[in-house]
Amino acid sequence: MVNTQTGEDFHIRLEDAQALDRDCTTLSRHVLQQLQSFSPDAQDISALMTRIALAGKLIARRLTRAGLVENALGFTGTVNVQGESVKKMDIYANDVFISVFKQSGLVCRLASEEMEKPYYIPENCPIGRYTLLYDPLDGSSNLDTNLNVGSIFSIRQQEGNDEDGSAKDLLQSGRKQIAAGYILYGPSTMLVYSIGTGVHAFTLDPSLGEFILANENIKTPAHGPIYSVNEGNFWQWDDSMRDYIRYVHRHDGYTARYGGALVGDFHRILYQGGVFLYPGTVKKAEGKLRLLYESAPMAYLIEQAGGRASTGTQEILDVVPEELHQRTPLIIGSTEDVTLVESFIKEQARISNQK
Ligand code: P6P
Repeated sequence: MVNTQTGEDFHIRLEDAQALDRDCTTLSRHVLQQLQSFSPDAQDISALMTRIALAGKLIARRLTRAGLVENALGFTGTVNVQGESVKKMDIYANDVFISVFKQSGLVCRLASEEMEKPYYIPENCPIGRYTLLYDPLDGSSNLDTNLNVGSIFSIRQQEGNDEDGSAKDLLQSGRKQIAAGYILYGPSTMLVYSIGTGVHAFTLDPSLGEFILANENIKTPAHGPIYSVNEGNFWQWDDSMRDYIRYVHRHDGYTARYGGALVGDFHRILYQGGVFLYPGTVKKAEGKLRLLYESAPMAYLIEQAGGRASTGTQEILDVVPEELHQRTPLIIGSTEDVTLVESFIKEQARISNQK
């Protein structure tokens, strides 16, 4: 475009051009860039992520108005397979993912924290070869006080034909995941994902209705000041966990942050470093968090970001579940901090072996 007065070519300012390019880096474009391919597989992964983004937008829209919409908040009066009271928003979020994927032709099953058995795509719908495992609304106890909640997802390829509907092929280690991430419903809605080529964060621009690239190739510091744990369980833990907490209480440079929702607590550590712990207790040695759609997707992300995720004695991504809703203890975050927690567990085991 030539300026008629000066005869010079007109270009928008560099920073405007950069901002325009960033605004055009949508999630689907970014996934294809990451895969450096337009193959059918790449298109499938991009389409899967686009559907997840749509689910996130629908849930975010409902959440922003939940306090105003009749009957959106509160309990359903039912208890889920986890033995937890179910909130109306849990069911809404669960159904959003089903609705978004039912006609997509991308998945054959959806396995959710809220459903005892996987949901099989009906015969009259196009069937895909992926399985979505998800926690539709993680931390929903935060809803009544307008605090952050999230959706966690993990994508696996179906193996075999699952003719008996037992979904046994899902009972494999987290290394079988081909994509994982979460949507954080906070002051802004963010979608964080990885398909094995680093961890990338997108912020929802409501005016565009698009998730726009915010941070690419996020790396978790090797050590961070944050420890994130529910210290209300202190007297239910093994001595090793208590010894770790006593250690951080007695040493400078640590600060406690705990929001009661895994997605928000993890997101903070992903960026700032530190460690999130949900160890086993005397009552629940396996802990509270579910492996297939909470710990394993987060472990996939943290390893992609240069961190670690452990049960305390085993890498989370190496755990092979025996049932769909299996729980595991979770210690996740900066490599040095996860290793420090494990050192207390090893010391406790050494002392016990000497007795
Ligand atoms: P507690 C939410 O219910 C959740 O599953 C995670 O999001 C969260 O980290 C944890 O449980 C909180 O559990 O026992 O500290 O309330």
